[in-house]
Amino acid sequence: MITELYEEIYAKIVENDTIIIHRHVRPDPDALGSQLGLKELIQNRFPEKKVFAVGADVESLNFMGVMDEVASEQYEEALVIVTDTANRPRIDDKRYTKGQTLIKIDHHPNDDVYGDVSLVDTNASSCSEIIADFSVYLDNRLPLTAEAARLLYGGIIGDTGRFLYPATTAHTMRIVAKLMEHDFSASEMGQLMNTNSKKVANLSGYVLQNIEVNDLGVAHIILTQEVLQQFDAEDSDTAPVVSLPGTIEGIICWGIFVEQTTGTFRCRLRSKGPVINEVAKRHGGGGHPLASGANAADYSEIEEIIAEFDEAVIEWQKEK
Ligand SMILES: [Mn+2]
Repeated sequence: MITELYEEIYAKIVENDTIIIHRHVRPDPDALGSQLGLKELIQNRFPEKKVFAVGADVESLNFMGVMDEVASEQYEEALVIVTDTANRPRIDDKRYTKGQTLIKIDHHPNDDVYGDVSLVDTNASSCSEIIADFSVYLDNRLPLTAEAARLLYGGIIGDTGRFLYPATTAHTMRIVAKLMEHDFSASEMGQLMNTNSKKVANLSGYVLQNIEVNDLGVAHIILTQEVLQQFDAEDSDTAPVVSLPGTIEGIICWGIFVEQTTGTFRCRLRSKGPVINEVAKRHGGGGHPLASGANAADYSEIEEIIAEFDEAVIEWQKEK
C-alpha cells in the first residue's frame, strides 16, 4: 500500500536531523520541483533540521531555486532522498551512497531498484505530483506552503507539457487544484517555463524547418556541433526544442540527435503512441514509454534507432 510507504518515509524524515535531497543530472523542472519542493516542505515543518538540495545548478532554471553546498562529513548521519531519478548512474552528486539511509521517490519505470525505501508510482504524471500527494496525505504533519506549491506546480507543468501529455490524469488536476489554492502565481510560472532565450528560439526555427519525416510519421533531425555553434547553443539548449516536432501534423514519433563534443550523439526520443523506451534501452538509455533518452555512437546507430522506430510504428498501427 502506498500509504504505508508514505508513513515509512515520513518516519525517516522525523527521525533524521540531516536530510540531503538529490535528483538526476541535467535536471528538468520536475527534477528541481520535486527536489526543492520536498526540501521546502520538510524545512517548513521542521525548521530545526538541516535540509539540503544538491547537484549542479542550471542557470535557465534558476527561477525554481538554487542548490546548497554540502560538506561530505554531513552525509555520515544523513538521510538521503533521491527524487525523479530512475537509474543510479543518473543521480547527480555521487555522494548519495554515503548517507545512513537511502530513499528513492520516482515515477519512471522501476528498472533499477535502489534504496532502503522505494516509492515508485509510474501512474503519476511527475515526481512533483508524488511529492504533492505525499504532503496532501500527511496533511498537518507536512503541510503545503505557497513556495512548495509553486515548485511542485512547476514540476507538474514541466513533465506534462502544461497538461498536454497523456500522463496527465484527473488525479493530476485534483492535485494541481490543491496547489493553486496557495498563494503563488500559476500563470507567472507558466510564462517563465514558456519563455526561451533568443538563441533557443532561433534553434527552434531550425528544427521546425529542417526536421525530416518519412511516410510512417517517423521524424528525425541531427543537431551537429556545427549547427549548435551556428546558434551559439549547447547541449542544454536543446531541451526546449524536444517537444516541437510533436506540433507538426503527421509526426508520430521522433528523435532529436544532438552531437556531443566527443562525437557521439545524445538521442532525445519522443512518441505520441508507439512505445519507444524499449528502443531507448537497446541503445544505452531508457525512460518513459513515450519519452526516453539514449546514446548513439555514430550515424549508423542513429539509422538503427530510426529503423526501430519504423518497426514500432508499424506494430502500433497493427494493434490500433
Ligand atoms: Mn519527472
